[in-house]
Amino acid sequence: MAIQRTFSIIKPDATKRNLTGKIVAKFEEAGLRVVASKRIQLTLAQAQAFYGVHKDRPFFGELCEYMISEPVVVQVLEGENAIAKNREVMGATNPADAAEGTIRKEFALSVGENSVHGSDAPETAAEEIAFFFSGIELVG
Ligand code: RTP
Ligand code: MG
Repeated sequence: MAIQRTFSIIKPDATKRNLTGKIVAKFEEAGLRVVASKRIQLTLAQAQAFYGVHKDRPFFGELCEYMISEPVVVQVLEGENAIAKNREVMGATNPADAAEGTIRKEFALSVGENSVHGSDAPETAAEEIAFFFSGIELVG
């Protein structure tokens, strides 16, 4: 498997509780390198655009309001098999189902306030990286 890049968000429940460093440590321990990083406050329009794939789901409104409730940290993670590796480190969407040692098991509050986002495929990773970062911000 070649070196891959994936897109990550440290979500509002985690930034609010000052867990950014602990979450980044989990990525780094798993062999993922942070090649871009910034702390931003999403606008409602940006949150709705980012989660557009979920626009018809019942939780869409709540999800977007949550994503703008506090700053987030958006990052690009690089490493061998980075997309799958990141999702493994994150754990299942619902922390009740997440494996021991995963970020969501340790830190998530609920299925909605689940501390992290990670891209789910190479196409979405490329789209999500381009949504938040320009080429000169990616430093491998
Ligand atoms: P993500 O996209 O954030 O990495 O998470 P995921 O793939 O594990 O989950 P996904 O199905 O893509 O859902 C996106 C985010 O929506 C919120 N959610 N709330 N209340 C609910 O039932 C519910 N289901 C999903 C979560 O914040 C989830 O991460
Ligand atoms: Mg998803």
